[in-house]
Amino acid sequence: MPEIATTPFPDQKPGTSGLRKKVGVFRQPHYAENFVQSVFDVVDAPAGATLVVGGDGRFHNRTVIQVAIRMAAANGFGRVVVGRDGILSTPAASHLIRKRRAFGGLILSASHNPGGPDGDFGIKYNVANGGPAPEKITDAIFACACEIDRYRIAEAGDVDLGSLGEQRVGDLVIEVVDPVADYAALMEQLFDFDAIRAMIAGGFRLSFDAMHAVTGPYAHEILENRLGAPAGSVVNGTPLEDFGGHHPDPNLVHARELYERMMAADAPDFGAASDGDGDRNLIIGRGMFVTPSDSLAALAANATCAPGYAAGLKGIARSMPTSQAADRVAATLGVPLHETPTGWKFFGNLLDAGMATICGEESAGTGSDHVREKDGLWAVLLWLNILAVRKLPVAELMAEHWRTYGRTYYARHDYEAIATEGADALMADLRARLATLPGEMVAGLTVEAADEFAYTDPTDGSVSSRQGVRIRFKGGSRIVVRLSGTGTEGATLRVYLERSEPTEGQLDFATEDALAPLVAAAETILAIRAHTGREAADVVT
Ligand code: VG1
Ligand code: CO
Repeated sequence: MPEIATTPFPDQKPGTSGLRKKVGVFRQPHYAENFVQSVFDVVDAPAGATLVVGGDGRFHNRTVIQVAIRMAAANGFGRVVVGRDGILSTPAASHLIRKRRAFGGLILSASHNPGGPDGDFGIKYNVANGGPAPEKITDAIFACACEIDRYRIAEAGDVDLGSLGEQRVGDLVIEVVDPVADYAALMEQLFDFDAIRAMIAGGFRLSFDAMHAVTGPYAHEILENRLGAPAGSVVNGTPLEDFGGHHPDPNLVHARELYERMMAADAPDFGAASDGDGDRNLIIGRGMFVTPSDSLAALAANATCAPGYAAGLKGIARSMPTSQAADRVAATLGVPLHETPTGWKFFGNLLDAGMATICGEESAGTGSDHVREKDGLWAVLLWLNILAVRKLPVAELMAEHWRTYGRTYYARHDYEAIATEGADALMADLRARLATLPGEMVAGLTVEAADEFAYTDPTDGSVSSRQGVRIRFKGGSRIVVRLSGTGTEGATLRVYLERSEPTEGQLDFATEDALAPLVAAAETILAIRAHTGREAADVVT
Protein backbone atom coordinates (compact mmCIF):
# COMPACT_ATOMS: atom_id res chain seq x y z
CA MET A 1 0.00 0.00 0.00
CA PRO A 2 1.33 3.46 -0.83
CA GLU A 3 3.12 5.24 1.97
CA ILE A 4 3.31 9.00 1.85
CA ALA A 5 6.23 10.75 3.55
CA THR A 6 5.21 13.43 6.03
CA THR A 7 6.51 15.61 8.85
CA PRO A 8 4.81 16.11 12.23
CA PHE A 9 2.63 19.04 13.29
CA PRO A 10 3.45 19.91 16.88
CA ASP A 11 -0.11 20.92 17.81
CA GLN A 12 -1.96 17.60 17.53
CA LYS A 13 -2.66 17.16 21.21
CA PRO A 14 -6.22 15.89 21.76
CA GLY A 15 -8.18 17.97 24.31
CA THR A 16 -11.26 17.21 26.45
CA SER A 17 -12.90 15.55 23.46
CA GLY A 18 -10.48 14.87 20.66
CA LEU A 19 -8.45 17.10 18.38
CA ARG A 20 -10.21 20.40 17.69
CA LYS A 21 -8.79 23.10 15.44
CA LYS A 22 -9.85 25.73 12.95
CA VAL A 23 -10.89 24.31 9.58
CA GLY A 24 -7.93 26.15 8.02
CA VAL A 25 -5.56 24.16 10.21
CA PHE A 26 -7.20 20.88 9.22
CA ARG A 27 -6.98 21.81 5.53
CA GLN A 28 -3.18 21.93 5.59
CA PRO A 29 -1.71 19.12 3.46
CA HIS A 30 -1.18 15.93 5.52
CA TYR A 31 -2.76 17.41 8.67
CA ALA A 32 -5.81 15.13 9.03
CA GLU A 33 -3.84 12.22 7.56
CA ASN A 34 -1.10 12.53 10.18
CA PHE A 35 -3.60 12.46 13.01
CA VAL A 36 -5.62 9.54 11.63
CA GLN A 37 -2.43 7.54 11.02
CA SER A 38 -1.28 8.29 14.57
CA VAL A 39 -4.60 6.90 15.82
CA PHE A 40 -4.27 3.78 13.69
CA ASP A 41 -0.63 3.25 14.74
CA VAL A 42 -1.51 3.50 18.42
CA VAL A 43 -4.64 1.37 18.48
CA ASP A 44 -3.11 -1.29 16.23
CA ALA A 45 -6.37 -2.95 15.17
CA PRO A 46 -6.25 -6.60 14.10
CA ALA A 47 -6.47 -7.19 10.34
CA GLY A 48 -10.06 -7.17 9.12
CA ALA A 49 -11.40 -5.13 12.05
CA THR A 50 -14.51 -2.95 11.76
CA LEU A 51 -14.34 0.83 12.08
CA VAL A 52 -17.36 3.14 12.46
CA VAL A 53 -17.02 6.54 10.79
CA GLY A 54 -19.36 9.52 10.84
CA GLY A 55 -19.68 13.13 11.77
CA ASP A 56 -21.98 16.02 12.49
CA GLY A 57 -22.21 17.19 8.88
CA ARG A 58 -20.16 20.33 9.35
CA PHE A 59 -17.99 21.82 6.62
CA HIS A 60 -15.03 19.53 5.74
CA ASN A 61 -16.86 16.45 7.10
CA ARG A 62 -17.14 14.64 3.76
CA THR A 63 -13.56 15.41 2.76
CA VAL A 64 -12.11 13.88 5.91
CA ILE A 65 -14.49 10.91 5.74
CA GLN A 66 -13.18 10.04 2.28
CA VAL A 67 -9.60 10.34 3.56
CA ALA A 68 -10.38 8.18 6.61
CA ILE A 69 -11.94 5.49 4.41
CA ARG A 70 -8.91 5.34 2.09
CA MET A 71 -6.60 5.23 5.09
CA ALA A 72 -8.65 2.49 6.76
CA ALA A 73 -8.27 0.48 3.55
CA ALA A 74 -4.50 0.94 3.57
CA ASN A 75 -4.22 0.12 7.27
CA GLY A 76 -5.83 -3.29 7.09
CA PHE A 77 -9.38 -2.66 8.32
CA GLY A 78 -11.93 -5.06 6.86
CA ARG A 79 -15.08 -2.99 7.14
CA VAL A 80 -16.03 0.65 7.58
CA VAL A 81 -19.58 1.36 8.71
CA VAL A 82 -20.46 4.93 7.80
CA GLY A 83 -23.67 6.95 8.15
CA ARG A 84 -25.40 8.05 4.95
CA ASP A 85 -24.00 11.38 3.75
CA GLY A 86 -21.34 10.97 6.41
CA ILE A 87 -23.85 11.75 9.15
CA LEU A 88 -23.82 10.12 12.59
CA SER A 89 -24.63 11.90 15.84
CA THR A 90 -22.08 11.20 18.55
CA PRO A 91 -24.47 9.02 20.60
CA ALA A 92 -25.61 7.18 17.46
CA ALA A 93 -21.95 6.50 16.58
CA SER A 94 -21.36 5.20 20.10
CA HIS A 95 -24.36 2.89 19.77
CA LEU A 96 -23.24 1.66 16.34
CA ILE A 97 -19.73 0.83 17.61
CA ARG A 98 -21.28 -1.28 20.37
CA LYS A 99 -24.00 -2.87 18.28
CA ARG A 100 -21.65 -3.85 15.44
CA ARG A 101 -18.88 -4.88 17.83
CA ALA A 102 -16.55 -2.53 15.98
CA PHE A 103 -12.95 -2.17 17.04
CA GLY A 104 -13.49 1.58 17.32
CA GLY A 105 -14.77 4.66 15.57
CA LEU A 106 -13.77 8.03 14.22
CA ILE A 107 -16.22 10.82 15.04
CA LEU A 108 -15.70 13.96 13.01
CA SER A 109 -17.06 16.89 14.94
CA ALA A 110 -16.15 19.99 16.86
CA SER A 111 -19.43 19.62 18.74
CA HIS A 112 -20.73 22.98 20.00
CA ASN A 113 -18.03 25.02 18.21
CA PRO A 114 -19.12 27.01 15.14
CA GLY A 115 -18.63 25.46 11.69
CA GLY A 116 -18.02 26.59 8.11
CA PRO A 117 -14.80 27.45 6.30
CA ASP A 118 -13.79 29.83 9.10
CA GLY A 119 -15.20 27.67 11.86
CA ASP A 120 -13.86 24.65 13.69
CA PHE A 121 -13.37 20.98 12.87
CA GLY A 122 -12.46 18.02 15.00
CA ILE A 123 -11.58 14.32 15.05
CA LYS A 124 -12.22 12.06 18.01
CA TYR A 125 -11.38 8.39 18.34
CA ASN A 126 -13.75 6.14 20.30
CA VAL A 127 -12.83 2.70 21.56
CA ALA A 128 -14.71 -0.60 21.41
CA ASN A 129 -16.99 0.18 24.37
CA GLY A 130 -18.34 3.11 22.32
CA GLY A 131 -16.73 5.77 24.51
CA PRO A 132 -14.02 8.35 23.89
CA ALA A 133 -10.48 6.97 24.05
CA PRO A 134 -9.04 7.19 27.58
CA GLU A 135 -6.13 9.49 28.37
CA LYS A 136 -3.48 6.82 28.05
CA ILE A 137 -4.52 6.32 24.43
CA THR A 138 -4.89 10.02 23.59
CA ASP A 139 -1.48 10.70 25.16
CA ALA A 140 0.04 7.95 23.03
CA ILE A 141 -1.65 9.37 19.90
CA PHE A 142 -0.10 12.76 20.65
CA ALA A 143 3.33 11.19 21.15
CA CYS A 144 2.97 9.34 17.86
CA ALA A 145 1.81 12.48 16.02
CA CYS A 146 4.95 14.26 17.25
CA GLU A 147 7.18 11.73 15.50
CA ILE A 148 5.22 10.62 12.47
CA ASP A 149 7.14 10.42 9.18
CA ARG A 150 4.74 8.50 6.90
CA TYR A 151 1.10 7.57 6.51
CA ARG A 152 -0.68 4.89 4.50
CA ILE A 153 -3.50 5.72 2.13
CA ALA A 154 -5.08 3.71 -0.67
CA GLU A 155 -5.24 5.16 -4.14
CA ALA A 156 -8.96 5.16 -4.90
CA GLY A 157 -11.77 7.48 -5.90
CA ASP A 158 -14.45 8.81 -3.57
CA VAL A 159 -16.99 6.42 -2.09
CA ASP A 160 -20.66 7.24 -2.80
CA LEU A 161 -21.88 8.21 0.66
CA GLY A 162 -25.42 8.89 -0.54
CA SER A 163 -26.43 5.28 -1.30
CA LEU A 164 -27.23 2.71 1.37
CA GLY A 165 -25.47 -0.63 1.00
CA GLU A 166 -21.98 -2.02 0.43
CA GLN A 167 -19.12 -0.79 -1.73
CA ARG A 168 -15.44 -1.72 -1.85
CA VAL A 169 -12.07 -0.03 -1.83
CA GLY A 170 -9.58 -2.86 -2.38
CA ASP A 171 -10.30 -5.47 0.30
CA LEU A 172 -12.17 -3.00 2.48
CA VAL A 173 -15.97 -3.20 2.54
CA ILE A 174 -17.67 0.15 3.08
CA GLU A 175 -21.19 -0.15 4.39
CA VAL A 176 -23.33 2.98 4.21
CA VAL A 177 -26.11 2.79 6.82
CA ASP A 178 -29.17 4.82 7.76
CA PRO A 179 -27.82 7.01 10.58
CA VAL A 180 -31.15 7.13 12.45
CA ALA A 181 -32.66 3.62 12.33
CA ASP A 182 -30.59 1.75 14.95
CA TYR A 183 -30.57 4.72 17.31
CA ALA A 184 -34.35 5.21 17.10
CA ALA A 185 -34.86 1.49 17.79
CA LEU A 186 -32.71 1.75 20.92
CA MET A 187 -34.77 4.71 22.17
CA GLU A 188 -37.97 2.67 21.67
CA GLN A 189 -36.52 0.00 23.94
CA LEU A 190 -35.70 2.42 26.75
CA PHE A 191 -38.78 4.61 26.81
CA ASP A 192 -42.53 4.21 26.89
CA PHE A 193 -43.33 5.60 23.46
CA ASP A 194 -47.04 4.79 23.88
CA ALA A 195 -47.27 6.97 26.99
CA ILE A 196 -45.43 9.85 25.34
CA ARG A 197 -47.55 9.49 22.20
CA ALA A 198 -50.72 9.61 24.29
CA MET A 199 -49.51 12.72 26.11
CA ILE A 200 -48.81 14.47 22.80
CA ALA A 201 -52.12 13.33 21.32
CA GLY A 202 -53.76 14.84 24.41
CA GLY A 203 -52.50 18.31 23.45
CA PHE A 204 -49.05 18.47 25.08
CA ARG A 205 -46.93 20.79 22.92
CA LEU A 206 -43.18 20.61 22.46
CA SER A 207 -40.55 22.57 20.58
CA PHE A 208 -37.18 21.03 19.74
CA ASP A 209 -34.46 23.24 18.25
CA ALA A 210 -31.92 21.14 16.32
CA MET A 211 -29.82 24.29 15.71
CA HIS A 212 -29.23 23.27 12.06
CA ALA A 213 -27.01 20.51 13.38
CA VAL A 214 -26.96 16.75 13.39
CA THR A 215 -30.04 16.01 15.54
CA GLY A 216 -32.45 17.34 12.89
CA PRO A 217 -33.01 13.99 11.12
CA TYR A 218 -33.14 12.12 14.44
CA ALA A 219 -35.67 14.51 15.95
CA HIS A 220 -37.91 14.58 12.87
CA GLU A 221 -38.04 10.79 12.86
CA ILE A 222 -38.46 10.21 16.60
CA LEU A 223 -40.44 13.20 17.85
CA GLU A 224 -42.62 13.86 14.80
CA ASN A 225 -42.88 10.58 12.87
CA ARG A 226 -42.86 8.09 15.76
CA LEU A 227 -44.29 10.12 18.66
CA GLY A 228 -46.77 12.15 16.65
CA ALA A 229 -45.64 15.68 17.48
CA PRO A 230 -47.09 17.93 14.75
CA ALA A 231 -44.83 19.01 11.89
CA GLY A 232 -43.04 22.16 12.97
CA SER A 233 -42.37 20.85 16.48
CA VAL A 234 -38.77 20.38 15.32
CA VAL A 235 -37.25 23.68 14.23
CA ASN A 236 -33.94 24.28 12.41
CA GLY A 237 -34.10 20.57 11.58
CA THR A 238 -31.96 20.54 8.42
CA PRO A 239 -28.24 20.07 9.11
CA LEU A 240 -26.19 22.84 7.47
CA GLU A 241 -22.43 22.87 6.97
CA ASP A 242 -22.12 26.14 8.88
CA PHE A 243 -25.10 25.61 11.22
CA GLY A 244 -26.71 28.66 9.61
CA GLY A 245 -23.85 30.79 10.90
CA HIS A 246 -24.71 30.11 14.56
CA HIS A 247 -22.89 28.37 17.41
CA PRO A 248 -24.70 25.06 17.78
CA ASP A 249 -24.30 25.36 21.55
CA PRO A 250 -27.55 24.76 23.42
CA ASN A 251 -27.33 27.40 26.11
CA LEU A 252 -29.29 30.51 27.00
CA VAL A 253 -27.15 32.69 24.76
CA HIS A 254 -26.98 30.63 21.59
CA ALA A 255 -30.44 29.05 21.89
CA ARG A 256 -32.02 32.41 22.64
CA GLU A 257 -34.94 31.96 20.22
CA LEU A 258 -36.03 28.80 21.96
CA TYR A 259 -35.68 30.48 25.34
CA GLU A 260 -37.87 33.37 24.25
CA ARG A 261 -40.45 31.03 22.77
CA MET A 262 -40.59 29.18 26.10
CA MET A 263 -40.99 32.39 28.10
CA ALA A 264 -43.82 33.75 25.90
CA ALA A 265 -47.47 33.75 27.00
CA ASP A 266 -48.40 31.01 24.50
CA ALA A 267 -45.30 28.92 25.16
CA PRO A 268 -45.36 25.17 24.47
CA ASP A 269 -45.22 22.81 27.46
CA PHE A 270 -41.69 21.66 26.82
CA GLY A 271 -38.70 23.04 24.94
CA ALA A 272 -35.33 21.49 24.20
CA ALA A 273 -32.29 21.91 21.99
CA SER A 274 -29.21 19.91 21.13
CA ASP A 275 -25.71 20.77 19.96
CA GLY A 276 -23.63 20.25 16.81
CA ASP A 277 -23.05 16.53 17.28
CA GLY A 278 -26.20 15.68 19.23
CA ASP A 279 -24.71 14.74 22.57
CA ARG A 280 -25.97 17.70 24.60
CA ASN A 281 -29.40 18.87 25.68
CA LEU A 282 -30.97 22.08 26.87
CA ILE A 283 -34.25 21.69 28.72
CA ILE A 284 -36.70 24.55 29.18
CA GLY A 285 -40.19 24.11 30.58
CA ARG A 286 -42.94 26.63 29.96
CA GLY A 287 -41.65 29.77 31.67
CA MET A 288 -38.78 27.92 33.28
CA PHE A 289 -35.19 27.08 32.36
CA VAL A 290 -33.92 23.92 34.03
CA THR A 291 -30.19 24.13 34.75
CA PRO A 292 -28.36 21.08 33.39
CA SER A 293 -27.26 20.22 36.93
CA ASP A 294 -30.88 20.30 38.10
CA SER A 295 -31.91 18.32 35.05
CA LEU A 296 -29.47 15.55 35.98
CA ALA A 297 -30.84 15.50 39.52
CA ALA A 298 -34.48 15.45 38.37
CA LEU A 299 -33.84 12.74 35.76
CA ALA A 300 -32.08 10.59 38.34
CA ALA A 301 -34.83 11.11 40.92
CA ASN A 302 -37.55 10.10 38.43
CA ALA A 303 -35.72 7.64 36.18
CA THR A 304 -37.81 4.66 37.22
CA CYS A 305 -40.73 6.20 35.30
CA ALA A 306 -39.05 4.89 32.14
CA PRO A 307 -39.09 1.15 31.34
CA GLY A 308 -35.33 1.12 30.65
CA TYR A 309 -34.61 2.26 34.22
CA ALA A 310 -37.51 0.66 36.07
CA ALA A 311 -35.08 -1.50 38.07
CA GLY A 312 -33.47 1.58 39.61
CA LEU A 313 -30.04 3.14 39.36
CA LYS A 314 -26.72 1.52 40.24
CA GLY A 315 -25.16 4.90 40.87
CA ILE A 316 -24.99 8.48 39.65
CA ALA A 317 -21.87 10.16 38.28
CA ARG A 318 -21.31 13.85 37.68
CA SER A 319 -18.34 15.92 36.57
CA MET A 320 -16.68 17.90 39.34
CA PRO A 321 -17.96 21.35 38.25
CA THR A 322 -21.55 20.03 38.00
CA SER A 323 -23.65 21.11 40.98
CA GLN A 324 -24.14 18.92 43.98
CA ALA A 325 -27.91 18.67 43.38
CA ALA A 326 -27.46 15.08 42.14
CA ASP A 327 -25.54 14.17 45.31
CA ARG A 328 -28.62 14.66 47.43
CA VAL A 329 -30.70 12.48 45.11
CA ALA A 330 -28.05 9.76 45.28
CA ALA A 331 -28.03 9.98 49.08
CA THR A 332 -31.81 9.65 49.23
CA LEU A 333 -31.86 6.76 46.77
CA GLY A 334 -29.04 5.13 48.71
CA VAL A 335 -26.81 4.76 45.64
CA PRO A 336 -23.17 5.89 45.19
CA LEU A 337 -22.32 9.28 43.72
CA HIS A 338 -19.09 9.54 41.69
CA GLU A 339 -17.35 12.84 41.00
CA THR A 340 -15.15 12.79 37.86
CA PRO A 341 -13.11 15.30 35.87
CA THR A 342 -14.75 17.22 33.02
CA GLY A 343 -15.25 15.23 29.83
CA TRP A 344 -17.28 12.14 29.10
CA LYS A 345 -14.38 9.68 28.86
CA PHE A 346 -14.19 9.34 32.65
CA PHE A 347 -17.76 8.05 32.88
CA GLY A 348 -17.11 5.16 30.51
CA ASN A 349 -15.17 3.06 32.99
CA LEU A 350 -17.81 3.57 35.70
CA LEU A 351 -20.57 2.55 33.27
CA ASP A 352 -18.61 -0.50 32.08
CA ALA A 353 -18.02 -1.54 35.68
CA GLY A 354 -21.73 -1.21 36.54
CA MET A 355 -20.94 1.46 39.13
CA ALA A 356 -23.24 4.10 37.63
CA THR A 357 -26.36 4.18 35.45
CA ILE A 358 -26.85 7.92 34.88
CA CYS A 359 -24.14 10.52 34.31
CA GLY A 360 -24.16 14.23 33.69
CA GLU A 361 -22.24 17.43 33.23
CA GLU A 362 -23.18 21.04 33.93
CA SER A 363 -22.50 21.82 30.26
CA ALA A 364 -25.80 20.20 29.26
CA GLY A 365 -24.54 16.69 28.79
CA THR A 366 -26.56 13.84 30.27
CA GLY A 367 -26.57 10.17 29.46
CA SER A 368 -26.73 6.62 30.74
CA ASP A 369 -25.32 3.17 30.30
CA HIS A 370 -27.24 2.69 27.02
CA VAL A 371 -24.20 4.12 25.15
CA ARG A 372 -20.82 5.51 26.22
CA GLU A 373 -21.38 9.13 25.22
CA LYS A 374 -23.68 11.81 26.47
CA ASP A 375 -26.92 11.83 24.53
CA GLY A 376 -29.08 14.87 23.81
CA LEU A 377 -32.24 13.22 22.47
CA TRP A 378 -32.06 10.53 25.13
CA ALA A 379 -32.35 13.25 27.78
CA VAL A 380 -35.27 14.83 25.94
CA LEU A 381 -37.06 11.47 25.74
CA LEU A 382 -36.44 10.66 29.40
CA TRP A 383 -37.90 14.03 30.32
CA LEU A 384 -40.94 13.39 28.10
CA ASN A 385 -41.39 9.91 29.57
CA ILE A 386 -41.25 11.32 33.10
CA LEU A 387 -43.73 14.11 32.28
CA ALA A 388 -46.06 11.57 30.67
CA VAL A 389 -46.06 9.47 33.85
CA ARG A 390 -45.95 12.21 36.48
CA LYS A 391 -48.47 14.39 34.61
CA LEU A 392 -46.97 17.61 35.98
CA PRO A 393 -45.73 20.73 34.19
CA VAL A 394 -41.93 21.07 34.24
CA ALA A 395 -42.07 24.04 36.65
CA GLU A 396 -44.16 22.08 39.15
CA LEU A 397 -41.97 19.02 38.91
CA MET A 398 -38.91 21.14 39.69
CA ALA A 399 -40.63 23.02 42.54
CA GLU A 400 -41.53 19.66 44.06
CA HIS A 401 -37.95 18.48 43.54
CA TRP A 402 -36.56 21.47 45.45
CA ARG A 403 -39.02 20.99 48.30
CA THR A 404 -37.82 17.40 48.56
CA TYR A 405 -34.07 17.80 48.09
CA GLY A 406 -33.33 21.51 48.54
CA ARG A 407 -32.31 23.80 45.70
CA THR A 408 -28.93 24.51 44.13
CA TYR A 409 -28.66 27.85 42.35
CA TYR A 410 -26.09 27.55 39.64
CA ALA A 411 -24.41 29.46 36.80
CA ARG A 412 -21.30 29.18 34.68
CA HIS A 413 -19.45 32.31 33.59
CA ASP A 414 -17.25 31.88 30.49
CA TYR A 415 -14.54 34.31 29.43
CA GLU A 416 -13.80 33.27 25.86
CA ALA A 417 -10.71 33.75 23.67
CA ILE A 418 -8.72 35.53 26.37
CA ALA A 419 -4.94 35.76 26.17
CA THR A 420 -3.32 32.46 27.18
CA GLU A 421 -0.72 34.23 29.35
CA GLY A 422 -3.41 36.02 31.38
CA ALA A 423 -5.36 32.80 31.83
CA ASP A 424 -2.27 30.86 32.90
CA ALA A 425 -1.24 33.62 35.29
CA LEU A 426 -4.69 33.61 36.88
CA MET A 427 -4.51 29.87 37.46
CA ALA A 428 -0.91 30.05 38.72
CA ASP A 429 -1.71 32.85 41.19
CA LEU A 430 -4.73 30.95 42.41
CA ARG A 431 -2.80 27.70 42.87
CA ALA A 432 -0.13 29.55 44.83
CA ARG A 433 -2.77 30.90 47.24
CA LEU A 434 -4.88 27.79 47.76
CA ALA A 435 -3.35 26.88 51.11
CA THR A 436 -3.98 30.33 52.58
CA LEU A 437 -7.63 30.66 51.50
CA PRO A 438 -9.38 28.55 54.16
CA GLY A 439 -10.66 30.75 56.96
CA GLU A 440 -10.65 33.89 54.81
CA MET A 441 -13.85 35.92 54.67
CA VAL A 442 -14.67 37.12 51.15
CA ALA A 443 -17.79 39.12 50.19
CA GLY A 444 -19.49 37.95 53.37
CA LEU A 445 -18.66 34.27 52.73
CA THR A 446 -16.14 32.22 54.70
CA VAL A 447 -13.86 29.88 52.77
CA GLU A 448 -13.98 26.41 54.28
CA ALA A 449 -11.65 24.52 51.91
CA ALA A 450 -9.73 25.08 48.69
CA ASP A 451 -7.90 22.55 46.55
CA GLU A 452 -7.22 21.42 43.02
CA PHE A 453 -9.23 18.42 41.96
CA ALA A 454 -7.33 15.23 41.12
CA TYR A 455 -9.12 12.02 40.20
CA THR A 456 -8.15 8.44 40.72
CA ASP A 457 -10.19 6.19 38.51
CA PRO A 458 -11.69 3.52 40.80
CA THR A 459 -11.65 0.91 38.04
CA ASP A 460 -8.05 1.12 36.82
CA GLY A 461 -6.26 3.34 39.33
CA SER A 462 -5.18 5.89 36.70
CA VAL A 463 -4.70 9.39 38.07
CA SER A 464 -5.74 12.65 36.36
CA SER A 465 -4.40 15.70 38.14
CA ARG A 466 -4.97 19.46 37.75
CA GLN A 467 -8.63 19.06 36.89
CA GLY A 468 -9.79 22.43 38.21
CA VAL A 469 -9.70 24.42 41.44
CA ARG A 470 -12.59 24.18 43.88
CA ILE A 471 -13.23 26.69 46.62
CA ARG A 472 -15.81 25.65 49.13
CA PHE A 473 -17.59 28.06 51.51
CA LYS A 474 -19.34 27.48 54.83
CA GLY A 475 -22.92 26.44 54.06
CA GLY A 476 -22.02 24.40 50.97
CA SER A 477 -21.63 27.10 48.30
CA ARG A 478 -18.78 26.59 45.81
CA ILE A 479 -16.71 28.34 43.20
CA VAL A 480 -14.94 26.11 40.67
CA VAL A 481 -12.36 27.45 38.24
CA ARG A 482 -10.78 25.74 35.23
CA LEU A 483 -9.57 26.40 31.71
CA SER A 484 -11.46 24.90 28.80
CA GLY A 485 -9.96 22.01 26.84
CA THR A 486 -12.14 22.43 23.74
CA GLY A 487 -11.53 26.02 22.60
CA THR A 488 -9.53 26.81 19.48
CA GLU A 489 -8.66 30.47 20.11
CA GLY A 490 -6.53 31.66 23.03
CA ALA A 491 -7.86 30.35 26.33
CA THR A 492 -11.35 30.11 27.78
CA LEU A 493 -11.75 30.60 31.50
CA ARG A 494 -14.74 28.91 33.09
CA VAL A 495 -15.95 30.02 36.52
CA TYR A 496 -18.69 27.85 38.01
CA LEU A 497 -20.84 29.28 40.81
CA GLU A 498 -23.07 27.26 43.04
CA ARG A 499 -25.21 28.00 46.12
CA SER A 500 -27.12 25.37 48.04
CA GLU A 501 -30.34 26.08 49.91
CA PRO A 502 -31.78 23.39 52.16
CA THR A 503 -35.40 22.29 51.81
CA GLU A 504 -36.47 24.81 54.44
CA GLY A 505 -34.34 27.56 52.81
CA GLN A 506 -35.22 30.17 50.23
CA LEU A 507 -36.31 28.28 47.13
CA ASP A 508 -37.64 31.10 44.92
CA PHE A 509 -34.76 33.53 44.48
CA ALA A 510 -33.92 34.81 41.01
CA THR A 511 -30.68 32.96 40.18
CA GLU A 512 -28.78 36.21 39.60
CA ASP A 513 -29.70 37.50 43.07
CA ALA A 514 -28.92 34.18 44.71
CA LEU A 515 -25.46 34.08 43.15
CA ALA A 516 -24.49 37.79 43.53
CA PRO A 517 -22.31 37.21 46.62
CA LEU A 518 -20.46 34.40 44.83
CA VAL A 519 -19.84 36.57 41.77
CA ALA A 520 -18.31 39.20 44.06
CA ALA A 521 -16.23 36.59 45.88
CA ALA A 522 -14.97 35.18 42.57
CA GLU A 523 -13.73 38.59 41.44
CA THR A 524 -12.01 39.21 44.79
CA ILE A 525 -10.28 35.83 44.89
CA LEU A 526 -9.44 35.45 41.18
CA ALA A 527 -8.86 39.08 40.06
CA ILE A 528 -10.53 38.19 36.77
CA ARG A 529 -10.55 41.79 35.49
CA ALA A 530 -6.87 42.32 36.17
CA HIS A 531 -5.84 39.01 34.61
CA THR A 532 -8.11 38.98 31.56
CA GLY A 533 -8.88 42.65 30.94
CA ARG A 534 -12.56 41.67 30.78
CA GLU A 535 -15.28 43.53 32.64
CA ALA A 536 -17.81 40.71 32.36
CA ALA A 537 -18.23 37.14 31.15
CA ASP A 538 -19.00 36.54 27.46
CA VAL A 539 -21.44 33.77 28.19
CA VAL A 540 -23.46 33.24 31.35
CA THR A 541 -25.42 30.02 31.35
C1 VG1 B 1 -16.67 21.41 27.38
C2 VG1 B 1 -17.59 21.15 28.55
C3 VG1 B 1 -17.47 19.71 28.99
C4 VG1 B 1 -17.75 18.80 27.80
C5 VG1 B 1 -16.84 19.16 26.64
C6 VG1 B 1 -17.15 18.37 25.40
O1 VG1 B 1 -15.34 21.17 27.77
O2 VG1 B 1 -17.30 22.03 29.61
O3 VG1 B 1 -18.36 19.50 30.04
O4 VG1 B 1 -17.56 17.46 28.16
O5 VG1 B 1 -17.00 20.53 26.32
O6 VG1 B 1 -18.47 18.52 25.02
P1 VG1 B 1 -14.32 22.33 28.15
O7 VG1 B 1 -13.02 21.65 28.37
O8 VG1 B 1 -14.35 23.32 27.02
O9 VG1 B 1 -14.88 22.97 29.39
V1 VG1 B 1 -18.93 18.47 23.42
O10 VG1 B 1 -20.55 18.32 23.37
O11 VG1 B 1 -18.37 19.99 22.91
O12 VG1 B 1 -18.01 17.27 22.77
CO1 CO C 1 -21.28 17.85 21.63
